Formats: sequence, structure tokens, C-alpha cells
Amino acid sequence: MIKVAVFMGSASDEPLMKPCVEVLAKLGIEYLFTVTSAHRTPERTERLVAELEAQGCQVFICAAGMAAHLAGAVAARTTRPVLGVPLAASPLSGMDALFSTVQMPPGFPVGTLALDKAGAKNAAWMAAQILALSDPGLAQRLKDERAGFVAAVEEAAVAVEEADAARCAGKQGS
Ligand code: RP5
Repeated sequence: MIKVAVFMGSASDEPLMKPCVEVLAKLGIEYLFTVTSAHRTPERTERLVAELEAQGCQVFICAAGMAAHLAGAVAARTTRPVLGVPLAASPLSGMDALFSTVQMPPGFPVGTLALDKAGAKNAAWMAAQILALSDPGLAQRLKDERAGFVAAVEEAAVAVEEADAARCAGKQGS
């Protein structure tokens, strides 16, 4: 069953949004990754939200650049959580998409993540955390992934400290 829908305003957004579905796949979350536009295909967007909601989709992730109204348009049609990823797709470097995505009227929130790939990844992590509230197996997988992040930082710290110690020892010896 599709648990998360990942919408992009254009196929040109795919390179920035691929990391989102890679995280969902890694966590074993079923998703739909597709293109639909608030402006170019408003009827398709409306139909997709209704159909996916009826099928049990729990979270909608919406990414768009420029006048990025996709997340807001989806938030207008569902009370399920909507996460927005603003994309830098214009000479305004994403400020246009950020403001369009984040500035929603009260009662129609869009949980807005960072721009581009960082936001794409965190939208998937956030969706997973929402789903994990009612999925103990997923909650455990998230804890395991966190442990992996901790181990990676600790390994990096040891590597940097050892390299620095070797550099200092080299200087003293010369
Ligand atoms: C937005 O306009 C899309 O999300 C994309 O970021 C941007 C440009 O779209 P294309 O002209 O490349 O289709 O709606």
C-alpha cells in the first residue's frame, strides 16, 4: 500500500528529488513518485490527492520551484500531513519557492524543509517519523539508522584526530 506520495511540479525536478525516494526505499516505505503541477495540471493534482487518500496514503511530499504552489494546493485538499520541498529552479535561487511554500495561511500548514537535496532527504526522514508513530517496526529502523549516523561521526572524529596527531608529530620531528 502506498504510504507516501512524492509529487514534483516538473520532470526537471527529478534530479533534486531522487534522494527523497532513495531514503524512503532504504527505510522500506512504499511510495508513489510522480509529476503533477499546481498550475499546469490542477485537475490531475486534485484527483491524485483524492485517489491516494482513499488508498491509505498517509503523507504527501511536494516539491516545486519558482512560484511553488504545489504543496499549498495539496494542503488545500487533504488534512493529512503535507511536507514541502522548495527547489532552486529560477534566477531567484529558490527564495521564490521557499516563500511560496512556507507562507501558508493558518489551518493549512505545509511542513517546509530545506531547499533542494537536503530538503528532499529530510522530507523522507520526516515522513518516516510521522509513519513511525503507528509503526513500531519502522520506529526501530529509524533508531537503527540514527545509531549509524552516530557511528559515522565517531569514526570521522577518530580519523581527523589521528591525522592531526600524525601531522603534529611530523612537525615536531622535522
Ligand atoms: C516549477 O517550475 C517546477 O516545479 C520546476 O521547478 C519549475 C520549472 O519547470 P519546467 O519548466 O522545467 O517544467 O513548476
